[in-house]
Amino acid sequence: MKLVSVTVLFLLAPQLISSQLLLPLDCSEIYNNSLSSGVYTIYPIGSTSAVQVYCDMDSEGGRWTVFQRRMDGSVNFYRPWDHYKMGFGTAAGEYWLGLENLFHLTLRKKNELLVNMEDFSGNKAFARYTSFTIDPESFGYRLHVSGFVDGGAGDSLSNHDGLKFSTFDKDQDAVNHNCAKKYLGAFWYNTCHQTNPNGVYRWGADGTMNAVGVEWSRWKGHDYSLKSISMKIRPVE
Ligand SMILES: [Ca+2]
Repeated sequence: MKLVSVTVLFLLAPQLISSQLLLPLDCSEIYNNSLSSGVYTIYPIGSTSAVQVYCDMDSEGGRWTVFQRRMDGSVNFYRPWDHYKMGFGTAAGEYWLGLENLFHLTLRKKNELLVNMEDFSGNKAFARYTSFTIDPESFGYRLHVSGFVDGGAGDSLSNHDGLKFSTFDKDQDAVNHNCAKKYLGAFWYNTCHQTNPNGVYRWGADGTMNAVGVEWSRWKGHDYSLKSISMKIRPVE
């Protein structure tokens, strides 16, 4: 009898492994010391929710799931609500993971946030937040971010804490005009922004149109569009 039950367990084991252990929720479940940064598949909303993401396995200890990345201006980020809800772009380049995926990731685990950025002179800086979560769509994907840690970039995000997400076709900001239309992006706009990571990619200093670029104002001001910026989350113990 004992032999039979052991055999049954042995036969079931591969199915148990494939349905649970091999479907990583996020990049932290993929991470081990032999893996490098790159594109991996995660399952934020269960076994039928496969999505490709860029995993940052290097910055500040690695294990980061990147949900926003700008690097070369190849993808148009001026997009409607449905695109920001479901995600767009390519994980090997510029992309937005999607608010629905992001909501589920922050629902399942407590996460911290890292924002890495670089200017066109090769200078780098980051900002880190010890707590990051967003509410469901029925609450406008409201942002909750706190615990700023300075990596040289300054704090341009705490001002956006408690705000709903806005796109040009869904104005949920805190002012009577439309921030997404005025600043050509999509974000947790307040009245309107101190950072505009989904703004217009415009290759450095440019004051032609005020504050429409890919900006982190506490580092480079409102008239400097960054070379790269990426926003990423990782579970905290
Ligand atoms: Ca408004």
